[in-house]
Amino acid sequence: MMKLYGYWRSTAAYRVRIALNLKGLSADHVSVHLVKDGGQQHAADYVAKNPTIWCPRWSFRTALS
Ligand SMILES: N[C@@H](CCC(=O)N[C@@H](CS)C(=O)NCC(=O)O)C(=O)O
Repeated sequence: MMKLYGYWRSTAAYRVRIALNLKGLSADHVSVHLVKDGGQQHAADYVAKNPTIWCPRWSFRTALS
């Protein structure tokens, strides 16, 4: 299953959600809170998946999700 790691206030994540809607695609949405706990984008498990530390992250390979 495709996963979109995003934050509700992220305009970058908004753009991906708009593109998904336009294409008629769906994804599991995983919240990465950019403020809570000093920013969950800095958490080790997220950095391992996305070393850029940016949000959103798009995943379609379950082995890496
Ligand atoms: N070039 C990136 C930029 C994404 C971006 O700016 N993400 C922001 C949220 S909208 C972010 O992750 N900020 C985390 C931070 O500043 O630590 C993209 O378009 O995906």
